[in-house]
Amino acid sequence: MTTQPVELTVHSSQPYNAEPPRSALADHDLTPLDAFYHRNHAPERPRIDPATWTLRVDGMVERPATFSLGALRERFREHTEVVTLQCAGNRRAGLMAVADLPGETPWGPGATGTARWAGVRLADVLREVGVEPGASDVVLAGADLPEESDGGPYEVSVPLEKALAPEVLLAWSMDDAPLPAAHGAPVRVVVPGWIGARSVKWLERVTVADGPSHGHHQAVAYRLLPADASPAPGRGVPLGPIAVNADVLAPDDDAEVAAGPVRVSGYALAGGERTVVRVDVSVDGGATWRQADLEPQAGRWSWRLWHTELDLPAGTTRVTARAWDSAAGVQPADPAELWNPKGYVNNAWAHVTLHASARDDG
Ligand SMILES: Nc1nc2c(c(=O)[nH]1)N[C@H]1C(S)=C(S)[C@@H](COP(=O)(O)O)O[C@H]1N2
Ligand SMILES: [Mo]
Repeated sequence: MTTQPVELTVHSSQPYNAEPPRSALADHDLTPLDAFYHRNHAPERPRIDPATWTLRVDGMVERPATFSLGALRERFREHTEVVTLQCAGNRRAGLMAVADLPGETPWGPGATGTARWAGVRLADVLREVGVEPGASDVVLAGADLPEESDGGPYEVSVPLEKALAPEVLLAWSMDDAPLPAAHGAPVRVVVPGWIGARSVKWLERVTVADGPSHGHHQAVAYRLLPADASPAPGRGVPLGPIAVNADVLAPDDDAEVAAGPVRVSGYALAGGERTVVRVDVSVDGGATWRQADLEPQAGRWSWRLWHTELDLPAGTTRVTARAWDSAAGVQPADPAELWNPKGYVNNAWAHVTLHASARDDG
């Protein structure tokens, strides 16, 4: 079998923001590396020499410390997790169809992907330095300098409770190979179940604090605002755990298929601690549903692939999918209900339109 190189849709080159077509994500537990989306905020990717790179761990800790890559490897045990990353802006194009979002990247379905990440537990590093009483958040800073950050680095935070969870990694490996520079080498954070923005690439500093980061990407961006509000520091709710979401990945939107049995497949992802329990598929706009078959999950923190076979009549059919999570959360029908001024968390029902031609049986 030959594999075609994947052509990414490049939304911008500086910062580099690019996503694969949905078909490149279909039916892979682990997203092929060349189909993994790129989401950046700084115009330049930082250049880091792994030989001289260090991680500073400070703030409300008993023994502030600096670790080289070698020291991290020696001092702590390596752990591996299969984790799906998903940008909070994934599927924003669906919100832009409701009302424009000037200046925001019009992400389609591809700002998500799954990889096997290996590295050390952030919890192990925090235990080594000793968290002081009264600490509530862990600030994570990269080496890149987004313009919005006022000369500072890309910086966000996660609550201490999540930072201490065993699934949160400081990862140096992606799919059993060294972490690529584009995905944050030498070391990035991976925060399973949380929006991609918290998984800081090119990590340089971990600061234990008694409140969240004041960085732009924590205090202003990646917050959910009511439709009539405008972004300002501290306004709205900081996005953390991902909301249940799903998409159809194959066939592609607007694909031509032969009438008759057609295999339709996609993914579903439950955020936070939740799991995907059911995926429904409809060919009548949600009036009636059937249940798709769920594949086993590649890992506790990865998406769940699903598939079903539809018997398509000749003509155009709009296929709709929606997922349910273990808290009985279900995707809302309409992106108009979700529209928000920064265009985050479009988890409305997924659709593709298929054009079936009558079979030529000769
Ligand atoms: N240092 C740094 N980390 C970052 C970002 C960034 O711009 N700088 N972008 C974040 C966002 S919004 C997402 S969705 C993911 C994207 O990771 P990827 O480019 O490896 O797919 O990285 C996150 N970590
Ligand atoms: Mo993101």
